[in-house]
Amino acid sequence: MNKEIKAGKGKAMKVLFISANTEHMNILPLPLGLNCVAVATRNAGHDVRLLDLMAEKDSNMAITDAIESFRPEVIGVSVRNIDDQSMDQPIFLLDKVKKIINHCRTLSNVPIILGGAGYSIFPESALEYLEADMGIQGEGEVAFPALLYRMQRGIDLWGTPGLYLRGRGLQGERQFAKILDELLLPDEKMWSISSPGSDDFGIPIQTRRGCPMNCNYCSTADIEGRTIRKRSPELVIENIVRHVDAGYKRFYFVDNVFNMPLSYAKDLCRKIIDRKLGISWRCIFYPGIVDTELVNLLAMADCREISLGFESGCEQILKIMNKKFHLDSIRCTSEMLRTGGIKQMGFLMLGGPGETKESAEQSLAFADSLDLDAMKITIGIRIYPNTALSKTAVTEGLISSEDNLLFPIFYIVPKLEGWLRETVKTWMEGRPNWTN
Ligand code: B12
Ligand code: SF4
Repeated sequence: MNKEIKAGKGKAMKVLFISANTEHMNILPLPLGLNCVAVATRNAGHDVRLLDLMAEKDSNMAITDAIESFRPEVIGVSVRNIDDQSMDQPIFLLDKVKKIINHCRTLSNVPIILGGAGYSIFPESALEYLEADMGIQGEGEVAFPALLYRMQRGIDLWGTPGLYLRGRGLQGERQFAKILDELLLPDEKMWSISSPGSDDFGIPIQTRRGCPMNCNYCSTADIEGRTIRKRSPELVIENIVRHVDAGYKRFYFVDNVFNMPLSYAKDLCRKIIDRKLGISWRCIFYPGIVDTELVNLLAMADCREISLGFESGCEQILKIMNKKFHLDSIRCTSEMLRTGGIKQMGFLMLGGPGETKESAEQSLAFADSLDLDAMKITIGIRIYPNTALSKTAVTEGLISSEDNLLFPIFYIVPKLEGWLRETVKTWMEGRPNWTN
């Protein structure tokens, strides 16, 4: 460690947390993960400040103010997005983060520590690119205070779980919190964007972490692991109630799959109904894991919209994607949700391994037949490290096994791109609720 650490043995440290995301794409996501890490760090006895750059007109000025007034001894930067996952005109978002880090460097020489969903997919390459000092892959509530503990006391950082040092790699095996209820809830007073009535954002609520489904293109395992870990429904409700008391009414369940396990999803809905919270919310579904009881509960709990990521309307492609549902289960899920009066946004990802003109046409016709409230169509699939898709791309010579994939590369079946663009454009013409 060659960075200046001012705290002496056991002394509380001043930690400035910066949420680097300023993207307005789709939604204004509040920095839930960073809030959780800040709360855990405060609970460990440190003095914390959270700066959400989404709420600032001038990022540099806000950072200057924060560093000059607070004089942090450590800076933690949350990196949510790497790119927009769009093959057409990909937007690489780390340059902005790099500028933020460079600006911090001009004002302070304290250690800069990275974390966040985007960072966790690229723990080594993003650290190199951003030239920060270190980073923590995955959840930060336990690992970040543990790191501060070692820094405070001058203990060697080797062995710190999930910690990467620039140029020196992983320092200790990553650990996942087994009991999520042991982690503190986010602090609603830490949000810096506060317009409770606004449609632009829903307060993010996380009820569980991890996804076992292992879709061939997905990066979630690197962020949250493959084992589902759940908070108790009582604590989830407490989290929501605190926000309701602060005036918030719209929520967004950020869990990868809200309807898994089914019994847990039902339990959550029942508790929302019982408490008469007067909230509305959205969530993300995995097709096929649904029954009439869940749909009735969702409707009674005022779930307004569900993202239904079926991604293809062709059985062979679903199999290649390692989806564990079939076309009839997608249709059945969609019909049940419509009967329950819940809006649905569908998702298609075209051009992946095995795609042909016929399978793509089949997918578009299938999506059309579902008559969804909205449809988002993506052409080409962003290749993430450690996925089956990345192995296919190596085998087919699209990327090399050495490629770190930080700069977005997309899988697209050779020669299909132009045709796909034209075909999707034609399909979209009479369908104003379809986007790409
Ligand atoms: C829910 C979600 C959405 C929702 C957001 C709803 C909302 N109100 O927030 C919607 C659907 C709107 C959305 C949109 C987009 N999303 Co999104 N989203 C997610 C998802 C599934 C969960 C994010 C979340 O809230 N997690 C819960 C919190 C608690 O976890 P966390 O932020 O990771 O924080 C933990 C750790 O990372 C760590 N940590 C966080 N910060 C810090 C800081 C430090 C210093 C440390 C030590 C640790 C640390 O500790 C935290 C607590 O344990 C993730 C995938 C995933 N599983 O993470 C993708 C994900 C973040 N999204 C992604 C993308 C690309 C997007 C879009 C750009 C897509 C698009 N083209 O529209 C937009 C961008 C929106 C924007 N304006 O920024 C990518 C980002 C990677 C990349 N390629 O850039 C992800 C990772 C999905 C993926 N492909 O793997 N998204
Ligand atoms: S269900 Fe969603 S989060 Fe889980 S592996 Fe598939 S794409 Fe990833």
